[in-house]
Amino acid sequence: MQTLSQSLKQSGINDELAKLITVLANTSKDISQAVRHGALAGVLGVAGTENVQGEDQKKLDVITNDMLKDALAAQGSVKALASEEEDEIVPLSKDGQFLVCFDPLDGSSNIDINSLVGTIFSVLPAPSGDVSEQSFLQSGRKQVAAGYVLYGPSTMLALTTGKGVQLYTLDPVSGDYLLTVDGVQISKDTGEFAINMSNQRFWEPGMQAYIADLIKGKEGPRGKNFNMRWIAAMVGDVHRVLCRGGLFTYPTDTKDPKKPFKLRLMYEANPMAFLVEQAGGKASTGYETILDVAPSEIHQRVAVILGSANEVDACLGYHK
Ligand code: AFP
Repeated sequence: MQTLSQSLKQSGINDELAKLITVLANTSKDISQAVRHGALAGVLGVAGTENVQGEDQKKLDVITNDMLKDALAAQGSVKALASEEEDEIVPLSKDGQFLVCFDPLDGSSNIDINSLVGTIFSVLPAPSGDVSEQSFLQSGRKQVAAGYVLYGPSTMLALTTGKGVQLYTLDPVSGDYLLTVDGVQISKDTGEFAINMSNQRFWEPGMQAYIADLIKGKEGPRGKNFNMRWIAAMVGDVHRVLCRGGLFTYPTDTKDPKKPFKLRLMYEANPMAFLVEQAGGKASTGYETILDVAPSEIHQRVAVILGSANEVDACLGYHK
């Protein structure tokens, strides 16, 4: 089985990008260790601080954020980073050719219950000259790489550099990421959807009607039964979609008028949309292809409907 470095070399991508991906992958191995130690390392529970989202930061959120910051600062090719856990962008290497956006520990509300969490990253080209938040406001189409690491029963890295999607599994013996799926293809149709049903009364009528028809099953207009999953960690739900198809959505809702959307564009929706499209799926806000959204600020949130292409189309049909 090919190692990550062999696979990157064979892919023909730019050397500097390969080195950056390798640093991200190596840091994820340290994060995997920290996550696995859990309560034993005194890393569970809240850190007593709040992030820019106004969310309590779990100790591991802060620890993993610092691990990634330190590794990228040392790497030398990253001009600046944007993180879910950082209010502002963090300038790093003045001549760096990349910008990196990341959610260091997605699904952090799952930490204390020993459920799935992950790291999501997105790599953009760095414009020349001084770096500012404006430098990051590029559409998802400009991404040169994106991926996630899922800290599950096995630690898995999903990666795209625009040449399809590869899945790597961390070999606990050698410590290498080994290529276990080369060229993920998401099934065009599915019988499985993922949504947080507790928000049903707050959705737009189109989403209410779409989900209601799924639940009607064989006797309803879809003429087949559907299964439901909800991991409360986007990395886990998207990984399932990559592996066996499905529709994942966090739609707009009126639960908190000040926060009509939940998922963050730059370091959740865009990297996942890049992976999903590269694997033959679709990713939409309900009204616009996610990768075409023109960002207005680094912590911007959007609605997300992604997964099996024909099922995303079916859902969008209710949003006309
Ligand atoms: P946390 O990182 O705060 O746990 O949020 C995870 C997340 O951003 C995304 O990964 C999940 O799909 C979604 O939120 C879960 O949201 P609900 O808790 O409202 O179900």
